[in-house]
Amino acid sequence: TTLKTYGSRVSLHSNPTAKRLLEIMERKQSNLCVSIDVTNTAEVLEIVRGVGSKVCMVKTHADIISDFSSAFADELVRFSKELDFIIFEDRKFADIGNTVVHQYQSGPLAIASWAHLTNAHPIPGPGIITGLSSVGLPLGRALLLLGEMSSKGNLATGEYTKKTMQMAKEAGREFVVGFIAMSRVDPEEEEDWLMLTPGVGLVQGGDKMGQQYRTPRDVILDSGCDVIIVGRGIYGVKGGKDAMEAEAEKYRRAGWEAYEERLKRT
Ligand code: UP6
Repeated sequence: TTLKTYGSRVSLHSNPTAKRLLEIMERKQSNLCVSIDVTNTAEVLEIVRGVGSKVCMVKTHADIISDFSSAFADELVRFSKELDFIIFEDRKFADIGNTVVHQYQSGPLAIASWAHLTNAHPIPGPGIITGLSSVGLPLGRALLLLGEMSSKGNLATGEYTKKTMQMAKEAGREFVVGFIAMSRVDPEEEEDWLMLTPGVGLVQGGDKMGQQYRTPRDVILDSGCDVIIVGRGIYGVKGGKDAMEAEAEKYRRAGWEAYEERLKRT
């Protein structure tokens, strides 16, 4: 998988969101997902306007947005069409099947109605996939499982990560299309899983709350992942929309060059 082009992997997926993501990546020459972790809709949309053309995906935490509304969700969906990106709500579901059905479908956020992609912790067992799939699959949505995390001291390692892969395999690739992971967990794996990786900066480092950063090159070239997820590295730059766009372009280029280098490796 790591030696194939994004474009050639489209046909290896049946899920419409996974297919669209790979098509967008090829079309925009971008394996960059921007994580927009700000707390009001005006600011979210300002960042989308600034960096939307550079990314294959916009990641949200809808539950931190004070004035979230369905009108905002509509606006985001409009931008996703106009600027050609996937919307990933980083909900990290972690409850039993019956509860996540409601959390995904209902409440003030109604995530399934606007987010193409979301994610879940495997901790409750495969019922969480059954529940989310009952809502998302008919809508063409897709799910990632969190197989690893970027933060210091996290428990998603070793056997837990392997069992997460196993759970995804058993669920099948109609709805579960990949993982949040720090490296392509099993490079020999025949199934084409999408690997999305947070904890990315242009220089290695971290924050004061356990986040750990690796570079686009570490993630794409050395660890064989598919998408780099960048939050503060992009929206945290000073200078407004233009500065963010310039920063996003740096990440887009770094991610894409690492990918091109990976393709050359045999
Ligand atoms: N995220 C991580 N690590 C994980 C899973 N998710 O950082 O293992 C998410 C965070 C945040 C983003 O919730 O939205 O990725 C990283 O943001 P940053 O680039 O500003 O650190």
